[in-house]
Amino acid sequence: MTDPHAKIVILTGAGISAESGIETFRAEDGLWAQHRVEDVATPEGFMRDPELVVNFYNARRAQLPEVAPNAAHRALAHLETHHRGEVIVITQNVDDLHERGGSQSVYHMHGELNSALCAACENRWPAPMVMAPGDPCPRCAAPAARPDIVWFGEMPYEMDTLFAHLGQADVFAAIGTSGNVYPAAGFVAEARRAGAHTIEFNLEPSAVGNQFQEHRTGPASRTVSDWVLSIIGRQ
Ligand code: BV8
Repeated sequence: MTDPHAKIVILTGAGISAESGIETFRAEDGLWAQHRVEDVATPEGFMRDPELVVNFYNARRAQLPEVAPNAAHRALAHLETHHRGEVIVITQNVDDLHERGGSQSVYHMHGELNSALCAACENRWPAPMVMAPGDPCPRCAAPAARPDIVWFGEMPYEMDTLFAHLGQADVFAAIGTSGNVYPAAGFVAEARRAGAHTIEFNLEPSAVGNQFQEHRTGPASRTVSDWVLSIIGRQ
């Protein structure tokens, strides 16, 4: 039974977007099946072959207009609107489906496909559908535009703010993440230290599944919708 004023902190991964048609990373036919992580999701890979990396993200950005939020994204937006306590979504995903599903308070800790970053002056602007290596920064004009994505070995965004939210969580829910990537995979431990009740939504236990007190197994479009209904339905 969730307290009507409970602060709910949610971490999402690729699994919440799977039913919208966006490939996850670690499924057999997933994103990493076609590319080695080191080649497309590291600063070294970008330095080595900027064309390959920029086109890897161009292809994923081009897919966004073809996909839509699913019932899980919409359920989280519904929770944020109707739950009297604070609801925070921290996503590892770089797609825009949480926002298009109606969520307002979303932290993209690994960046966003729809954002571009200047490697020289750290300016950010809406990414064009197709980026090319050496695109000029609209502010400093340096030919230093890159996808605004946090690669392996780079610091995820807004970590202090995220840890502050985790420290205040009454409920922590991880949805559709394999628990392979840190620091996100360590959030459940942080939330438990704060005394939060922890729930994992997945098709199977994740690499940190044993750290969760509760598991709701099945496709997120069903399990998350049922969970939200169980909270809102009583308020
Ligand atoms: C950092 C952007 C430090 C790119 C991504 C050894 C131990 C601990 C850590 C490390 C280590 N060695 C290296 C590290 C650090 C490293 C790391 O964790 N490596 C791992 C691989 C060991 N981490 C980092 O480098 C991070 N930075 O540590 O910085 C630092 C300190 C000081 C100064 C500077 C730096 C940065 C990590 C961010 C990397 N970028 N994304 C892109 O998107 O292209 S990570 C990438 O994988 C994704 O963004 C995603 O975030 C992440 C994890 O993937 P998931 O979302 O979990 O997806 P996955 O496919 O794995 O799983 C899907 C799940 O959904 C499955 O469980 C499946 O069962 C489930 N599912 C599927 N369908 C459904 C479903 N569930 C419900 N319903 C369904 N329908």
